[in-house]
Amino acid sequence: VIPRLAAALCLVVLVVSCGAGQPETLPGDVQVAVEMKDYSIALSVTSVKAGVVKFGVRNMGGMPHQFDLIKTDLAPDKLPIDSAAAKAKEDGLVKQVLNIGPGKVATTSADLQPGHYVIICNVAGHYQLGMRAELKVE
Ligand SMILES: [Cu+2]
Repeated sequence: VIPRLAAALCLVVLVVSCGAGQPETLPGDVQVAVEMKDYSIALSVTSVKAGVVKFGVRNMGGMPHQFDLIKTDLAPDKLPIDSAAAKAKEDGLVKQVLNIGPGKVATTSADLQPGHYVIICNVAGHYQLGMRAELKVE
């Protein structure tokens, strides 16, 4: 009886953990896929055409992240830091999605002018750890 019970319990644990760990998928009409990990950001494209752009953010990491789209001429790793908050300064912020949980997907759209943009996660410390990427709008 005991081995059978143990096997049944294992099965329950397996099903629960598989269900919770299944990441959401991006909708098909996303123009810029933004894949976040602890601690990196990868974009599916390096440039897009000006106009309304749909972003799909997928958090493949193990903790919540956020999406900050900033219009700036600075390089992705050269944003000024607010050292008290351990965050990048958000001058030029165009769009923000807070608190995207692990395995979750968030979509957002922005009407973008041509120029240079940087996408970061501005949870304290995450920008400094490497959560930044560059996007050109033409
Ligand atoms: Cu983050």
